[in-house]
Amino acid sequence: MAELKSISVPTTPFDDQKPGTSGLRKKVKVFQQNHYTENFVQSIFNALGCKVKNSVIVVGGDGRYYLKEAISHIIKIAAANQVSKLIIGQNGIISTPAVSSLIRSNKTTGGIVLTASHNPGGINNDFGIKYNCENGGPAPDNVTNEIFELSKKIKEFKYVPDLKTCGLIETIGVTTFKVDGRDFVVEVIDSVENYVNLMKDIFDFGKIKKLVNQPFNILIDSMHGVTGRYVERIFVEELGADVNKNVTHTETLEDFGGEHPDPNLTYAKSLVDKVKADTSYDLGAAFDGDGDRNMILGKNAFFVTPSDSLAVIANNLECIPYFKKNGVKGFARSMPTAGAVDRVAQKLGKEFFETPTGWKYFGNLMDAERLSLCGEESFGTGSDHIREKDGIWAVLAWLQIIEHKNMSVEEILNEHWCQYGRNFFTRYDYEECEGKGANDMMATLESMLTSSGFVGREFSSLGKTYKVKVGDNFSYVDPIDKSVAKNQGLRVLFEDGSRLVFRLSGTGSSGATVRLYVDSYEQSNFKNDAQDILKPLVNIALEMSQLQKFTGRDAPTVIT
Ligand code: VG1
Ligand code: CO
Repeated sequence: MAELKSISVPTTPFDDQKPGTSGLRKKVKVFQQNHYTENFVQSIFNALGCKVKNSVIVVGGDGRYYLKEAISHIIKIAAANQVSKLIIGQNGIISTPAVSSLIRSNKTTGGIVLTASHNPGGINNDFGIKYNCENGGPAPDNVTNEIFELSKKIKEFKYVPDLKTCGLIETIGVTTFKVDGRDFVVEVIDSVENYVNLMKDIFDFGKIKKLVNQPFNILIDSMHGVTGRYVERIFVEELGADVNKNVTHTETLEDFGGEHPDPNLTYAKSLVDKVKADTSYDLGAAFDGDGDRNMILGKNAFFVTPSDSLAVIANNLECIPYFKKNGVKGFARSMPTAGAVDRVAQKLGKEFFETPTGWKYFGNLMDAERLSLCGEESFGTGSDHIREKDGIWAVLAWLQIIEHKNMSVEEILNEHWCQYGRNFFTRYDYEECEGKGANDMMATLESMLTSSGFVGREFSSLGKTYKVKVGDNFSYVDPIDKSVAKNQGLRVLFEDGSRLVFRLSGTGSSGATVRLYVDSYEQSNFKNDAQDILKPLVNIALEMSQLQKFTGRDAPTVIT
């Protein structure tokens, strides 16, 4: 075996490599700049310090454009940094939840996830790089801050230029290289096997299979993202679904077919239309590009909000074998998520946590065995089986619950609302605004919210009046390591329990995206349309923030 030598390549820093809510996300063309990807990957290894030597790292991504080039750089940089082994999905493909699972079951040092998640792909769109720690979860703020600091000072990266990566990750198998006198191993694995086994451990596949063949008619939409191969293996091969009728868009495409691989009513419209048009469908579901998000629809495209989905699953965990075996610890949701799960936690006597936006904030609570189930309004649901949200897991959880209760999706929701009341929720996104306007809006709003006299003020619209109880900028103290996350969103809490939340997105790749979250609760009046119920609060939010004046936008780009 030819002996390979590492070299040190001089480089100059970029000043924009700050990871956001979940990793570094930029346009592909930004990552393609000379040394841009290399600098960031080396900065990850630099931040790991002495843990890199002899480390084992999982590498995988959602199949988007630039994945293979990025992996080629990662292999050459890892080899030069004395990593002992990389575990890479075949063709570089592994869903985000499956990376988390692989890190945990192989007890690796960590993982590098190559995805911009729900952002569009292709040469003119987005790419992303994220580091996950040994617990399988996205690196916490202290680690990503360190990566950013190091990226601003980087002077060189290590590289093995002669290591041939061409064709290396296309076939399953193990290749060993000699680099600087040490062994460096690249193990290429089946992208789905570990994950399928995990799901079989968690759920009763026998019962779900019976349901799917009843026939309970499902339509699972992979939106041309990474989940295609997982869906075919799990829903078609294992659970007996019909490949022509029950699954769609399962071919992973570099540009996701030119669409946003984002499972919501706007971007998964083709699923909504199909489930509406064909009333034989009992459940529709879609996933995002990297497979960690999910959307659940019932018959006639009856929409389940992610906040309700979380609450329903929380209320029915006993029919899922994993929870029967391991017990149910606490529940959590991100701050902007509507509070439906809070009431379930209260009734069941479970501990409950409200965390900032981003899955990384759930990890410590799970590691400390205080959290079993959590979710975000942004179509994320998951449990402590891994440390990422998990789209396929959420659909399997729903199918297990439907089989157990022998009720339709809509019946389950109606029963839930009868018991707990209903949270109405909507999110308005104003994507790619000009940065200055968005920042000025947030600054002006924050000074208003925190000024004396704001509490107690009344706001009215369409005949409804709301009185302010609290106005603040959300900050969070991690109950486990006491780390503090500040500036996590401006909140206005009204006396009747309704809420407005304003945040700037941390996942966009250009400009600023303003998110407005509106949430209110009705004890009994739950048959109404969410957008009607929330209209007065939306008006108040727009007026209070002077959003149109600051951003120049008179309508959101997406409503969820
Ligand atoms: C968004 C969502 C957040 C989610 C994050 C990553 O972040 O609001 O809830 O955790 O995306 O999801 P932001 O900062 O843009 O609001 V995924 O599926 O992109 O990794
Ligand atoms: Co995602």
